[in-house]
Formats: sequence, C-alpha cells, structure tokens
Amino acid sequence: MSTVRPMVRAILALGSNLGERQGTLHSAVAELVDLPEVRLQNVSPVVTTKPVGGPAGQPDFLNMVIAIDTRLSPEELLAHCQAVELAHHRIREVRWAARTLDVDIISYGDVHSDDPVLTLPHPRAAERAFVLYPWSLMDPNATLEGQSVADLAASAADMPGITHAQDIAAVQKAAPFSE
Ligand code: PH2
Ligand code: MG
Ligand code: MG
Repeated sequence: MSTVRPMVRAILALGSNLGERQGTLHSAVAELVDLPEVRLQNVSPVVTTKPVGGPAGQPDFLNMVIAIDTRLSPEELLAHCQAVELAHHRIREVRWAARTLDVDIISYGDVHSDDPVLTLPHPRAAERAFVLYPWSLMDPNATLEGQSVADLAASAADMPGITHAQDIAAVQKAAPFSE
C-alpha cells in the first residue's frame, strides 16, 4: 500500500536580473505550482533590489517569494525548482553572477538540514532583505527560526537597496492559485 505524504508548507524565493525579469517571475510561479503535489498558498509583491555580492556592475534584481503546500520531499522540491530554472535558460557558471532565474527553497516545514546540497532553512535567508522584505509584505506575522521576518528585514544590511515594491493586491489577483 502506498502512503500519501502530508502537505508541508514551504517558502520559495525567486530572483531574476537578466532578460524579461517580470515575465520570467510570472511564468516561473505558474510552472512551480503546475504539479498536483504543489499548491500555491500565497504570493508576495515583486520588489526591485540592488544586487548583493557577486560580480560588480550587475543589473538590479526583481525578487519575490511564494508560499506553497507540497507533498514533494525536500529533494524532489529542489529538483523541481532546478528544472524550472533550467527551463528559463539558467546557466550555472560564476557563483552569484547575473541570472535569468534563481529559485531557492527558504524553508520546508520546520525541517533542519545541514546537507550542503540543500541546507534548511536557507543559511543566508535571515540576513537578506531581498528575501525577508517581500516575505514580510506577503505575511506580516511570518517567522524564521522563531524571529519575526519583518524585524529581520528591517535590520538587514541590504534593506536600503530595495527601491520599489509592487502593489500586493494586483499581484495576488493575478496569481495562479489552484481552485
Ligand atoms: N541572489 C543572490 C545573490 N545576490 N541579490 C539580490 N538583490 N537578489 C537576489 O536574488 C540575489 C542577490 C544569490 O542567489
Ligand atoms: Mg539565491
Ligand atoms: Mg539558487
């Protein structure tokens, strides 16, 4: 007898700083949730952010986060996120170089893992306003490792590099929520 795994809440962060950034994020969300094992629960506004780290002179990013409920295991979810990145011609060359699409698993339920292939929660999320700020707009009560995501965003060094946040009502209206 096969057992059905329970749904687990996961937070995914998306970023793009090459090509048609807005369109890439839009179709990536649709592709990420286009599986019976994945249900979209919430979407953040898209924020414009200055690049953190990586080669100098990169274009600004568009960043957003989504909340999903999923029956995929963490490893299956990672493979799914990487397949969506690949579909957007992501080429893995220089670490932190400009990219058409980056999809990172920020948290997967309350799973903790120090596996270098998939560290959970994401080891740098707690200090990155480009993840924390859109997450706090999506869910003002969100916590990461027991800390308020909004408070973490406010004290993140890259917070001043966030220049624009899209209106959340418009984003949520257009999101591919499953019925
Ligand atoms: N992603 C990185 C490194 N730096 N900076 C911004 N603003 N947005 C990102 O998504 C981003 C970054 C590594 O994935
Ligand atoms: Mg990343
Ligand atoms: Mg990544």
